[in-house]
Amino acid sequence: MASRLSICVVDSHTGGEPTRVVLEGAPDLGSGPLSERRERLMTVHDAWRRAVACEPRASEVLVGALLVEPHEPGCDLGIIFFNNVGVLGMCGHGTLGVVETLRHLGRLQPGRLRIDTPVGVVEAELRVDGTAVVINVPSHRYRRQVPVQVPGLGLVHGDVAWGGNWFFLVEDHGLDLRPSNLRRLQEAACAIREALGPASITGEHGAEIDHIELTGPAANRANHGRNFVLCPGMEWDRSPCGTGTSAKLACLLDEGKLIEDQVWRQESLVGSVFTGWMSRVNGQVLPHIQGRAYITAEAILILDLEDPFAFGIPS
Ligand code: PYC
Repeated sequence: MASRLSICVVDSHTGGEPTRVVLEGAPDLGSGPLSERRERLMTVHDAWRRAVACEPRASEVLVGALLVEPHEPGCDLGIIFFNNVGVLGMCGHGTLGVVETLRHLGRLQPGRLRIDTPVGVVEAELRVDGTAVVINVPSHRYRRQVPVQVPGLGLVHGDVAWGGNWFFLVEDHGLDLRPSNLRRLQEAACAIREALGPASITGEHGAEIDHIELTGPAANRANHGRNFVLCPGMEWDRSPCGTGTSAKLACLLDEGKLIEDQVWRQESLVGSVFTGWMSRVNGQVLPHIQGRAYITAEAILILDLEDPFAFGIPS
């Protein structure tokens, strides 16, 4: 029996947030809807997920992207996103990372791709300037200004919104969204996340809200807002978060603060920017997220089966 396994990957970052696209060495997840194959990844192949996304080969900040055959008719590929603690529904920065990876490998020319994900079909358009636009799943605000008492922070209010993942968007947190305040932001967002379950605040049908988005004014006057997004593994998104920006756009539209086709430039804590807008596609108003990813590495991950941490250090 082989004493080593190899996994071929390409790494990139989008606005500072890394994506690791797996090209070879993935487990066979079978066929069927991606939601079922995502379940199989979680239940049967979780050690493989940890090997790719956890220390010592990766870190809490990395999002993995497993390319699979699509299930939905008319799609060019399927993607299952995962991180240090589990799987994601959709990932905006990660989709931009996949597009750049395919372009880097010579597998993609400017034009459109239809992509199957566990939460629905999305599209991506690679532009000649190297940027790409993700046309995300339908996004909406489910509940408005839900109060929650948070230890160490007090009473805050949040919008519950779907952007391909569930978000709790809080504006009255009273904190400056700047890098020197990082520890406080992380503590506050973690405390909000932990307060939601006991307060029975969920997404639709009792879905767990696993992303917290603290919003506020932009630092750069060219932009419209800044965010700090806490991801499910309690790590923060260095990018403005594609699904988080989609959730924000849905709230702004619902609030009447944004109209169709109006541009919203969303800034992250590190100052990276996604340009977002809501536009009608086949009768549905969908979030459009434009950004750019850059390749950082091509690598072969080695899993030495004698290594006690071959399958990662669980987060
Ligand atoms: O860009 O949608 C996103 C995302 C989700 C988690 C990390 N990034």
